[in-house]
Amino acid sequence: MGPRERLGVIPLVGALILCSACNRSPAPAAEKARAEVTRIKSVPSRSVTSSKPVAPQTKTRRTDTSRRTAERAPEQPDASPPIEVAVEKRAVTPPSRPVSALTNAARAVSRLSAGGGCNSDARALVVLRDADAFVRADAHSERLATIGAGVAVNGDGRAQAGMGADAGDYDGDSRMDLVLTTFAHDRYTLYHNVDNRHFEDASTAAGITGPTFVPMGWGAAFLDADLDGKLDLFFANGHIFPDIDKFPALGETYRQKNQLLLNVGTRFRDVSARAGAGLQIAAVGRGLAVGDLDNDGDLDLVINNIDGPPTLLENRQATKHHWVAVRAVAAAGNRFAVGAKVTVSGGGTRQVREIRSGGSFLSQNDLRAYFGLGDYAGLVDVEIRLPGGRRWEFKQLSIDRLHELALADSASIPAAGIGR
Ligand SMILES: [Ca+2]
Ligand SMILES: [Ca+2]
Ligand SMILES: [Ca+2]
Ligand SMILES: [Ca+2]
Repeated sequence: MGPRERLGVIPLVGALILCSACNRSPAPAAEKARAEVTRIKSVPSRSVTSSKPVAPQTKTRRTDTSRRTAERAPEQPDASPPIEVAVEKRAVTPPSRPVSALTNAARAVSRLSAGGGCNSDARALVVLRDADAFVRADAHSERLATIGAGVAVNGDGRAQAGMGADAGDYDGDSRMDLVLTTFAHDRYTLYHNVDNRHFEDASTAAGITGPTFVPMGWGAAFLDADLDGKLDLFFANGHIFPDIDKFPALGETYRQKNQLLLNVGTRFRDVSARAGAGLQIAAVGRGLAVGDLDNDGDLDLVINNIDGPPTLLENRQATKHHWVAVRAVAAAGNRFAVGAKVTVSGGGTRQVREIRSGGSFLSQNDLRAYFGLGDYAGLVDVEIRLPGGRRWEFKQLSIDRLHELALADSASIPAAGIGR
């Protein structure tokens, strides 16, 4: 019996399996996983090619049970076939007094820099473009999120706690959307990027309100877990109060399971219960790092837990989907191309990733950009654009491998005018 059958993995999803230190994992499984990782680590030299260019926000806990019921009711567990629901397009009315997003972002970045990075005043920072930032702040700092962009509060007009944030283009329009994890009994929020200046709360339309209402979320990540070309969502969960277990009527627990929500079009589906034994572990999650730890083309995860060892989840892909990965390398200066926007085109589709330093709480994601290609088995074109506008093009690259792409000054294509 193979691992897929043993773990009851659904074919659609790469199983997320606990493979290292965890007090709830059978030791043989952990040893086997470590052995696999070790074995696969010897492989990358054959599959890598080098190409030349052608603490949460404290807020008043809601005790209105009728409100809880009302918010939870529309999003019961969904076992039905994929439902195509268009993302709600609400008009965003600019404030009468324009708020400078860049000014607020610059101040946020300045505060982070002065404090040595993420600290108690700012829990998460996601770089969107050259100078833009999405910062979730706790109650001890002034509001840093931008009201004019529509991300200061959720679609109900309520400020939320925010411990985790990530940016990714979940709907394939090349504009970076945002996701935010929040306190218990408050849904996580998905902000759909309308026009690169304004965002709308698409949480309910996209199906994440129900699955995320009860948990308390920290780590947040957009990743293509099943390599189908659509970004999925992963959340690392865990409560902040150890004594919460003494109050079962609240329905909240200190140790909580993490969650995987698959992108099935314009909507996400919580597949956590069917995505392998690794998703059945209850712990007190905080940090979340995403990366291809065994260099086999799919993204694995590491969760940093409080009151327990970290959890390492190996993605065991059962989809046979194709993929391509890019490591951008500059000769000097910004050697890891942090801030670069990487675009992969092939088979009539176009996908965008950004290379960022930092990520979820005290965590650093893989600096390589990974793209799932689904059933497409042809060649792909890659464009890398650095902050400031310089860009590089690499044509007709092969798939199912990692490409190390050198960003030589002599081969760069100058920016055309201001902007990107
Ligand atoms: Ca988008
Ligand atoms: Ca996917
Ligand atoms: Ca992997
Ligand atoms: Ca794998």
